[in-house]
Amino acid sequence: MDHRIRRVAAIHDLSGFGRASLTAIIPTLSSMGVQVCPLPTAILSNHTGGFEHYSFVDLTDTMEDYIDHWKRLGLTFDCLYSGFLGSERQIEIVGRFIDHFGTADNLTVVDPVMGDNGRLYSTMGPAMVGEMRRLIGKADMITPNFTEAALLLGESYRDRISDEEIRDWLRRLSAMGPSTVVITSVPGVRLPGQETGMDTHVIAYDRRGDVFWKTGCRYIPAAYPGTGDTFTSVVIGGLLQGDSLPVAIDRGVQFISQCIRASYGFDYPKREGVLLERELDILRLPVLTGGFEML
Ligand code: PXL
Repeated sequence: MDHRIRRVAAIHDLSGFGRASLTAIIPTLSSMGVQVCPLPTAILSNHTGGFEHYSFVDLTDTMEDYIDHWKRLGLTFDCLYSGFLGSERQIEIVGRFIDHFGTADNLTVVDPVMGDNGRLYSTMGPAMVGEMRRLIGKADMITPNFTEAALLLGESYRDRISDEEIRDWLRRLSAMGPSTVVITSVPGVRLPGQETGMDTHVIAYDRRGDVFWKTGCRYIPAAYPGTGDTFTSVVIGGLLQGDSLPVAIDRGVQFISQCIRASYGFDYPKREGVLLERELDILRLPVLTGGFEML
């Protein structure tokens, strides 16, 4: 009998408060039956989305020794998954990590965490954008949000985009390396008089089949930090269970929508993130899809 549990190397920061990065990724993937091995990039008292103050310890200098021990242990991973990086210098280290631990069979996912809502996060400088462009060249799949996709492409941020333009963005991002590109928080086209009730979409491109997938959810006027990390974790958990790409992104969108709906009715600061702990059990249910279409 095979005792093997799927294993992910998770290269992200540990933020002590606010349900982002590792504190969202570990419970999400664990609930989907996946082992998470964290390679921390930085330690923060709390994430930077919506909090003015935070302590920040950059772990760049510890990472290489940490990785050397993993090499000595002969560890292998079904997925390499990087996200928030603490310094530009870490890109070189993460690149070498992917060169060593990446294989033809495992999945390398780079979530180019840099900003949201048209702005860079406060720990990120413009140099990070250039470095991140290099790192995505090593990925099989990337999951930028709409802001990060624009930054990677050198496009200006906008609050609407046509189907034709977003297809062009996806193709251009894929030409930078990854065969699969998933862009989240893509604004839907606003119809006159529909300033609210607008849909937001996740749009994916699979270069091998030259196919685009679109799945959406109803717009809720609330942004909770950390939902991008949870979304990508659900997609990875789905793919490692054998989901197709559209089923995996649909699973991610449904889960995030459910988390937001379960949280929105409560009056607490959005910066604390969605009430993930209330919803994790859903991840063990068989997936019921139906929300995706070809674009
Ligand atoms: O969820 C992305 C993220 C990760 N890590 C840190 C952050 C953020 C978003 O604000 O601040 C430290």
